Amino acid sequence: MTGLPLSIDQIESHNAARREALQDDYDSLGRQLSRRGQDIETIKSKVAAFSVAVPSWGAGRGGTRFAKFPIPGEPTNIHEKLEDCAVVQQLCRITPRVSPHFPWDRVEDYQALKEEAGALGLGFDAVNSNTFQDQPGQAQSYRSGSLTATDKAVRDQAVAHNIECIEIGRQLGSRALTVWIGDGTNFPGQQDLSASLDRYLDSAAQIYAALPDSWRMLLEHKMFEPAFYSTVISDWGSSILAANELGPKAQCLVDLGHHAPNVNIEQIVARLHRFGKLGGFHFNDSKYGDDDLDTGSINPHQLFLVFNELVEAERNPRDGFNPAYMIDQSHNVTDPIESMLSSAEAIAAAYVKALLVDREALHEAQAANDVMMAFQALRRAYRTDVTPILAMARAEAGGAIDVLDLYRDAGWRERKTQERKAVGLGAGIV
Ligand code: PSV
Ligand code: MN
Ligand code: MN
Repeated sequence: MTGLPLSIDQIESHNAARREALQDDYDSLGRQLSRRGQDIETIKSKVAAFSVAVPSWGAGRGGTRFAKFPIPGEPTNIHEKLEDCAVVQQLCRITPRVSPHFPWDRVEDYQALKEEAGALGLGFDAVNSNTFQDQPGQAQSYRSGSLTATDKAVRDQAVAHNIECIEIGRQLGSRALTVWIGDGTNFPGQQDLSASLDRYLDSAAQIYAALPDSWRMLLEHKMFEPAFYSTVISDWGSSILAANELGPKAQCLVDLGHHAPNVNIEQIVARLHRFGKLGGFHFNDSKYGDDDLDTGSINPHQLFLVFNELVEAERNPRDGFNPAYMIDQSHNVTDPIESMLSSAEAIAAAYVKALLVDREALHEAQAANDVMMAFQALRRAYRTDVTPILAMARAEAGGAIDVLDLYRDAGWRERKTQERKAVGLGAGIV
């Protein structure tokens, strides 16, 4: 393909200089795994089939409510964001799809946008609607809620926006709509907690009715922010109850940053799967709240435990288990491309480690109530350094053995600094 952003020759010569060392590490890991009764080639083929979508909004620098500090050469529109996502995909080979957000990514011609992405080696994943901000020229304000607003005209506008997102997604080749609303209250007594959920269910049902047959509606819960007293879809309980009421095409999306501190997210994953409602993920990491930090940077063990449940789910699929994996991060202090590369690798590593769990040993220990051996089955897998499998799978798919090294050598951001319009200081956060 000629439309790819980085030079294929450069990737090849980068890999050539590292191939022998990688082969050595890969063979050594292969011998180690074979002593444990595991075949490295089988594991590698699973990595080759694995993918996670990147968020269009993650390609730009994020910020906090205090400030955003742009970097030279950052993308300012969906076309430039796609280019940057294509760099990520070209290097790591496991991020072939972009999850767009509307109206942030609005263009005139979506067919043309789909072709543009295709030429860059990308497709589109779930479309995300946005009724948590007001847009210039919008008839109704979301200041008092969107899908749950007391004013019907506001609800109608929010429903219409979601239906428009489905239509855009159809043109882009997406098959899912992710709905997160910030609706809720900041004061006790501000709203009737039951009636606002009724209004949510009524609005969501109208959106659901507009879903094409092959589509899913992913309901994303979040405990708080921007509503600090009560949020309408605050937790997985509200989410699964709503999804059940809506119907089989409605499923729950778990954003790792959207729970109370210390909540057992892997157990939530297992519960949602048990009832056929595990629809997808927004991967990120957090220490305090919805921090949107890079996946695996704070609690990689939790990520591994989530993937451990996902591998169990893969082995015991229910109702066409097919979760949509997406990254949702805010890159406030790093080059967003580097963060997405590093996060995609952390996600794939957690998946591989979960694949390495000796399931027979684990299940036997569980049946015998042998606590320590059950834990050790997980521990053995978790402490394995799986980087040679990831690098080999990447290199065989045409990606780079060391993604960050090559990205820096390629001088992409420096080049874009010359070509792209500078982002003004103090620009609003994403
Ligand atoms: C809300 O915190 C959220 O996680 C939702 O997924 C939004 O679409 C995204 O962040 C955008 O910032
Ligand atoms: Mn999210
Ligand atoms: Mn969030």
